[in-house]
Amino acid sequence: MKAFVTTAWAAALLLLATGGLSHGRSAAETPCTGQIHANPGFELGTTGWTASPRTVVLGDVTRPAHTGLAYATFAGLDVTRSDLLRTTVTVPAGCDLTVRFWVRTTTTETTRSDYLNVGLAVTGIPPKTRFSLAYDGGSQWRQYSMPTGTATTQRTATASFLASETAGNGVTSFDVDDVTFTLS
Ligand SMILES: [Ca+2]
Repeated sequence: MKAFVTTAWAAALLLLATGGLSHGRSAAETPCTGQIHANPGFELGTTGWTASPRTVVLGDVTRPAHTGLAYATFAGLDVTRSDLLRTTVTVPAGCDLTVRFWVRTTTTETTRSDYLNVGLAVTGIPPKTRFSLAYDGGSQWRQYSMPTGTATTQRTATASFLASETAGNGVTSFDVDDVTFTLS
């Protein structure tokens, strides 16, 4: 028993010395670091995502992916329809999650008609559209960022991309790539 007590004290002293208790987590729990989605850039197709058919495509010379070969694409067909792409990750207790993604917009529209709503639903927070992108999003890849803030309990976070397209009055397509889920 004496040996156990000694070991426990040594561990406690080590935690104090290294600041291991400074964020209220023990050293045994998941650290709040790194990108946690298995397929952020769609190089594995729709693995890890729920996707409408033909959402994930391969780039070519005229319309390459942001990185790698594959990306997700929405609208651009000039028909009245909608597409949904979403995924859910687990956010450990005490961690902040930041979802970042890149969007490229190709358009012949001059007013807002087709759109891409990007939402984030986090346990304990009402689901919310964080971005509502349209024809004026820019023809070069642009990065967007959605933080969740921290909580004392484990949470789930669902990121969703909902595109809505209306026939007539021009065409807009939205390309999405490198949707990263980073803990901090
Ligand atoms: Ca990619």
